[in-house]
Amino acid sequence: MGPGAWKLSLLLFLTFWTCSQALAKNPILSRIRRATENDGDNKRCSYTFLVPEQKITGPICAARGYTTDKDRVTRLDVAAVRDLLSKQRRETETLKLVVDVDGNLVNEMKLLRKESRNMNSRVTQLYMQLLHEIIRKRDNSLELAQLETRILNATTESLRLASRYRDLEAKYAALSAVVNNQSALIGELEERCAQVYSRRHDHPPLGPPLVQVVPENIPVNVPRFTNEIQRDNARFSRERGSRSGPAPTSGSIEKPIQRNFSTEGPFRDCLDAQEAGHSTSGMYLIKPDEADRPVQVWCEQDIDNGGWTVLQTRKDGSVNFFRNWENYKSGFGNIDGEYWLGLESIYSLGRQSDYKLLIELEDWMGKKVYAQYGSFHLEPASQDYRLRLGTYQGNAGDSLSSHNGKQFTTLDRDKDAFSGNCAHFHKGGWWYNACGQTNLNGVWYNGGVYRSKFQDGIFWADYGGGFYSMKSVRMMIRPID
Ligand SMILES: [Ca+2]
Repeated sequence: MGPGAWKLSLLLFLTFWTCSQALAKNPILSRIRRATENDGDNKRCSYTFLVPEQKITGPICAARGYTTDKDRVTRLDVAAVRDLLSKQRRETETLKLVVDVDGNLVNEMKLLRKESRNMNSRVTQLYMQLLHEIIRKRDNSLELAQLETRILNATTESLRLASRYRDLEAKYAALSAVVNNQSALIGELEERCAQVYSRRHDHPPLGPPLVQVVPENIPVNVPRFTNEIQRDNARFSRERGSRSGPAPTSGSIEKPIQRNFSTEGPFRDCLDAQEAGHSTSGMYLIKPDEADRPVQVWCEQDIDNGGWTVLQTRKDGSVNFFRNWENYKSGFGNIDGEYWLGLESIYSLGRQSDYKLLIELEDWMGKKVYAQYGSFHLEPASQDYRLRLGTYQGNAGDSLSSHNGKQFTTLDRDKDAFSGNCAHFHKGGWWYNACGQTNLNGVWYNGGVYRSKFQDGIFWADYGGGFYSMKSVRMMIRPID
């Protein structure tokens, strides 16, 4: 194939490729199109290639039926085509650049989509967190509501209590007023009593000076305070009448119990019984030498070699000791319980021999102490059974020596050194001074420490002071060895 044929083929190809693209712009093709206008609105290109045998320098496009020189392809046309080609190449390059840019955009789009997915995930996560937070806050709200309800209930309760407190305060005020009125009334009555008493007597009924309390001797761990006498004593009071007044009982020893009772005798005293072979503690019949009649006593044969004749016993409050002269003279109580032997019998005993006195004291902790006096006897009834004591020894303290030489005083026979009647204040007969450091015939208080206007318990000042009532006491005598 020669150069002319190459050129023609190239022209054909380019013309065909650009036919539909650049038909309107290209002036050459416009001319070619003119050759096809007869085809009407189909706008199809239809070309006829004439290949001359002579040498030609360029492609020849001849419309069907036209072969004029002016329609022949010239070098200018080739140049134009080349120009067009280069332009197409540039456009191609431009398109490639655009494509590259589009590729970048696609990548960016992919990145954006990925970010979008991440954002969606993050939003979902945040949404879940928010939901959780909402639920938690709702729970908190429930708890808060419950708390508020509880606070409301507590407030209501406190208001109710405050209301009750106010009511109680009002009642307390009313009761206080009543108590104050009663106190005033009592004070008025006391004043009237004092006036009446002062008209009848030269001296006002002032109480005796209180015995000095000895705190260091009060037994520790005192079970409880009390101002009540034991129940048994209350029963006794019901049976025998008020304990505050002298009981009109007979002076004889009451109802001997046939237990530990010796039918032998009578003996001179308990040492005599012991020496007769009776080494058991119990009830015995004795008759002092000058006594008119025998009496029952409790003989203590188990302590300190035995032979002790018990004159007095307190241990349970079962016997009332707030009695008159005749009772104290002849004796009262139960031999195996609480009793008072009787001033006359004690006097008779003391006349027949030289005796020593042992006083045994037991506190409410179960501790026992004693006070012993080297000699003991009473003067006769004409001397009101004046007390005569020897030297003290023991561990209870000497509270009785201040009563030595004193006459016996009862509610109805005042022989003490005090302006009033000590038996009235101390509630029992005793060898009172004014009034003294001890009274073992006072009220049996349960528990030890007691509250009372006067010291009317069974007290021994040197052991426990004036307001400690001993649990049990015994007074007993034995011939001096
Ligand atoms: Ca007096």
